[in-house]
Amino acid sequence: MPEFKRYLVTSALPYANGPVHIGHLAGVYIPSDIYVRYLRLKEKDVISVCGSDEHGVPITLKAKKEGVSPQEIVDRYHNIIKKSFEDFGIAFDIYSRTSNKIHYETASGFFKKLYDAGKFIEKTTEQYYDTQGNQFLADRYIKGTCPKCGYEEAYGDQCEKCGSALSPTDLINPKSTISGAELSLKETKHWYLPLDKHEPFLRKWILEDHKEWKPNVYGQCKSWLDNGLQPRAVSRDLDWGVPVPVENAEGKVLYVWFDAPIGYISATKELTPEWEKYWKSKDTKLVHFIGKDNIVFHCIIFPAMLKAEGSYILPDNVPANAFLNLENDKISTSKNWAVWLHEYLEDFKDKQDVLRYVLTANAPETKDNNFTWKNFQERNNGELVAILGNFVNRTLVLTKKYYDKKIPLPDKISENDKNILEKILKTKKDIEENIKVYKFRDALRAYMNLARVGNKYLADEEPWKQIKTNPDRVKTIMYVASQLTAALTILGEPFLPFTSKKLRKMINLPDAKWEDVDLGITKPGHKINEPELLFEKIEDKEIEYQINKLLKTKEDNKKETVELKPIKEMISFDDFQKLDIRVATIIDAEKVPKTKKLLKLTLDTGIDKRIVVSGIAEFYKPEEIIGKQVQVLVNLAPRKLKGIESQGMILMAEDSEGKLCFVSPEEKIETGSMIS
Ligand code: B3M
Ligand code: ZN
Repeated sequence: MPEFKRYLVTSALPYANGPVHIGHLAGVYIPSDIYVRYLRLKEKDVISVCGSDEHGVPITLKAKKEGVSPQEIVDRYHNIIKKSFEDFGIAFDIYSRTSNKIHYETASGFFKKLYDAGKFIEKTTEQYYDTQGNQFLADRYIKGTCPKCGYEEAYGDQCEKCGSALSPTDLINPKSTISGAELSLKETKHWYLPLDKHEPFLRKWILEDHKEWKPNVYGQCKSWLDNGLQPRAVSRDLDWGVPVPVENAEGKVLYVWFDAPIGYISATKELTPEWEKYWKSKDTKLVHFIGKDNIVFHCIIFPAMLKAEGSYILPDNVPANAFLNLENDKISTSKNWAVWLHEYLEDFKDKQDVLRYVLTANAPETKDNNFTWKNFQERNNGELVAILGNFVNRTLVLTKKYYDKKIPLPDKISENDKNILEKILKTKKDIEENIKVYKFRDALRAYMNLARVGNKYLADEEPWKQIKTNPDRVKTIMYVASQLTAALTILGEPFLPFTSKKLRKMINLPDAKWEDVDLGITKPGHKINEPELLFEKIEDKEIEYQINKLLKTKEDNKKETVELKPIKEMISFDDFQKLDIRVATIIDAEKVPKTKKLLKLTLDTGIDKRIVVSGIAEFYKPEEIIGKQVQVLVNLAPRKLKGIESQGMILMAEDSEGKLCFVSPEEKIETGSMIS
């Protein structure tokens, strides 16, 4: 293992077509922030770069939909994202953007260098063109019939029904999903990166030299490599993006996945004139934090680009996370199924660390994981408040009360006290070892266990009782507790930076570093400051509010997707006049034996009493509906259902999911009234 002198940490550049949500945080930004804060605390030379990814079709589409320019879209979301990261304490050294001048220059320069060195293949192919929208279409904006299974809604790159990988020209009846227009094939020229040529290098570099990568990352790379790499187009026909910097390339821009990772380089350039030190020397450790859908771009395509360019280092690791679900459903920007960071920060002011804690404890490190508001509340109330907050608060408050805010000189240190103190070093080591291999959940667990140890220590020793009988013993207890508190202050900083900042102030350790954490951080006589509460309970009503917000989103989405049945064929007024519909009262109801759906109803129609069999048993219980007024078609020819003659039909409303409900008069009305 080479020794690294410095670290360059990148976090996936979020698309500036929407705000950041908890899935992004748990997958990418919290892990990278923990890693970076830890390295800083170890006084390593580290920089953390990120920025908005402002190109690509989703952005131009959103602009079109809203009738504004793409620049307006990216300005809006760049600002929202940037601010929410800042407020949340994600401590990038720079948060840049790919519509910056410096990025245009860097990305064009990169392309030009590869172009001049003959590293691309130029190819003219026929691609689908939307004559109505006047644009070539990216694969996933083309829909048509799958040639393999006949599914009519297959995408240009994949049929989601049978799973086949497709290319747009495989589709039968391809159509534009943007304009709905039929498509015509048109010739277009593009530049391709011959990934096949880089395959032998990539195989060795990943499969042999980076066996330590996370199994999900390594596995995905292996399967790409085993399937054989193909040349990949690095330009697109679009009017939004970095123009292809060669002659005769009007209307062509760099493919977003070509320019975006170069954004890491541009951001570093913008940050420091010493950027080359980070990007071009072998003793820099480059780590890309990403989500699992970005693996191929960071492990195969970008490294191939860097290798072809020749002067850059390659990533040492790419710790990709899986996805986070929300209340057991996939997070979706378009369905608004998300907890948006900027909204969280409004609803839970000054509770950044609670979300950081919960998302780290539930991080989707090895497989997809789930966020629920109930769990959020439980972890806050049961762990942050009841364990960490409780321990620290007791320690500081008692130190204030008994010793006028001065750490006491310990009396005799028992075997048990020694064991407790030694847990500090053990925890420190545990956290370090886990962070080094990107296991942030385990690192956080080790941290919380130290708080648990402290909490139990005080509960067992009960200094508040012993103070009367054995004040010397209490000095030792409070000394030990204050060492644990000081360790929790420093060791917690990567995970809970806001809490740590408050704690540093209270325990008066403004400058302590990671390496200062040992068995006696706060010396006897060390003066602490005024203690304050670190965490507060989250009440049921706050959680209900969040859950209701999500329920409303579900309702809204349902409304949008309701497919109304088409209007039936016209009838004459005379046809309508033939229907005799009346208000009837249900006077008896019972289930029809051996059926799931049928109820046998006895109705008073005003004219007579009669039996009607109705398929409503799944929606109404017999005892609930007796006395109810309903509408009944009384001149429908009788039919036999399960051996019972049904004399008429109750009118029901049926929603898109097949739920039935009576259409009852708004107020009680005389039984037998005609409806017309
Ligand atoms: N813009 C993020 C995403 O796929 C994508 C990352 C680019 S990193 C260079 O959501
Ligand atoms: Zn199919």
